[in-house]
Amino acid sequence: MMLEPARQLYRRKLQEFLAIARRAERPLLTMHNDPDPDAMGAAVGLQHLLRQRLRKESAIAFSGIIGRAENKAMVQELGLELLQLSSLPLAQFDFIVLVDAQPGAGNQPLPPELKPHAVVDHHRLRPETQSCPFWDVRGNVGATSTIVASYLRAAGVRLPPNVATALFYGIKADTLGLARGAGADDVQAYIYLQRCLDAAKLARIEGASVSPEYFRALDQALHRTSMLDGLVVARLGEMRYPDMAAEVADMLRRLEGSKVVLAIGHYAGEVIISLRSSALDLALDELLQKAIRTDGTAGGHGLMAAGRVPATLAGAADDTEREIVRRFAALLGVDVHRARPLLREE
Ligand SMILES: [Mn+2]
Repeated sequence: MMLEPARQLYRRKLQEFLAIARRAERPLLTMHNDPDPDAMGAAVGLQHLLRQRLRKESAIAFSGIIGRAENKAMVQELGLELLQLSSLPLAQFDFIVLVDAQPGAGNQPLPPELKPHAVVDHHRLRPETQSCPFWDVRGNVGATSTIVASYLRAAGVRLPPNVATALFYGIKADTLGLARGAGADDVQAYIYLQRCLDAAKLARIEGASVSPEYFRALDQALHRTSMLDGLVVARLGEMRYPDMAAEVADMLRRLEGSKVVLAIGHYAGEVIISLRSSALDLALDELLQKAIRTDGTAGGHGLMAAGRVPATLAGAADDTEREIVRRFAALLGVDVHRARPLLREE
């Protein structure tokens, strides 16, 4: 019987991954800084794969913080054991896997001289990745969790509800419920995982409660949002956690007439930029790289991108935010000085 090409590819990559991982004694799974549900889902899925197929226990470690209420709830509800990378002696691990990020990217947590042994990701393929012993980078897939779920499916391992829920929520969050950048593989994985997940836990994760400060921060963000010619800019100022920018950008995507959303704020000495678009003809990651130049780091893909620069780049953090907004707007040919505020002050 002929296998469909996508399945065959997953099967081949799975065998390749297992062949390399088989030699490992101490595997470490890591993901991009300030990990999101897709990164955590992919790491948990690979941890399960290593345990079930190779009887190997692995650690999962990250840098940064888990700030968003849903992401904290995911860790708690699913009992994820995540370690701080800085607390680990990296030299003791002989097999390092990087998921949902790639070596050379600004948001990856490993020291530059340390190349991971394996990379699984769905962002634009970076040249550094191609010299890793194993890599599976698929820009046409909506979530890294989709790739990992497809390995698990090809491996025929049983999925406990917590692992299935982590992978499912990873895909759901990254693709906005299959509505953004999702393809046939994402749909297949979604259906496959749906049968095994814990619906009550998923509901508690997605409905995680937030503090009054969250709404205050949101109020401030909306009062500092302006729009012109389809470009929506939200200036968040000091943020309570770094992925607040992504959260606000996701929310503003739905604003009528918006083509590109830029949410920008600062956290721990860095200005953090998050971009969203529904226009398929814009390569947001490339645009952001042009705006950031060599002053910081950027990554992502066509419909979503993120970057960071030192907060002191143009003086105070506020000046740096303004400078990045100015550069980005100039690339789109938008004169930000003519932008109108979203809300009127009373
Ligand atoms: Mn992802």
